[in-house]
Amino acid sequence: VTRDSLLNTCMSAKHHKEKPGPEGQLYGQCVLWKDNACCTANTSQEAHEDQSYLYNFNWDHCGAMPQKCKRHFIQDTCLYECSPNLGPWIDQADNTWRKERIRDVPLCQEDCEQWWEDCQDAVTCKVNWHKGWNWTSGTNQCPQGAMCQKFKFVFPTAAALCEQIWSGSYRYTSHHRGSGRCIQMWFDPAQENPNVAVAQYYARGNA
Ligand code: FOL
Repeated sequence: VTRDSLLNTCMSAKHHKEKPGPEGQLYGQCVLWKDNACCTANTSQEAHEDQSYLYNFNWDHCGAMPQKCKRHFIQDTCLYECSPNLGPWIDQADNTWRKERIRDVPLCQEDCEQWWEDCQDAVTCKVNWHKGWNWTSGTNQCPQGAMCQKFKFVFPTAAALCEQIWSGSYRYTSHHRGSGRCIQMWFDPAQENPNVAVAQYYARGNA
């Protein structure tokens, strides 16, 4: 049986709408979700800003993040904030800033691999970007003793990046884009959202 409560739903988190619905004008890379979204137009715009008001998060904490890498973080923000198809992976969160989180969302292999590849020239000081920053300046700075290093030293594999950066939001899979078995961070705006069918598949209780 399909558990319908897992479908077409928004997590209870910092900026998510209570329920998904159409948004006439989503911004930039978030436009993919305009027919049915958990984000507002304003959130979609902020998703493209450095140090946006969403989390005051600074991508450039170890120097400027290359644009080809940053676009993956923008896309991750769009998926996280806008997707109404993450219901099967919503879990309770232990954060002050949100009630619910996503855990083990099966990301398509190509989306994870491309993210990792495009970020090989980027630099960071932390594996888990959710916790342990120095926020005294109002934005995240590297904590005492955390060294800035190229992504490949911090995340030795694509799986390490996708699974560890947001404390287990994603699971690395060997499922391919278009298989209906994995969530796509990117899809063709001319096509229907392929993640609808993926959520349906997993809501039926398929591992
Ligand atoms: N993308 C995905 N895929 N999953 C996510 O969970 C996710 N979360 C964010 C952005 N994109 C995401 C939100 N990012 C803090 C740091 C990062 C952040 C939100 C908040 C922060 O305030 N960290 C504090 C600890 C706060 C707490 O847990 O109570 C810190 O110690 O640095």
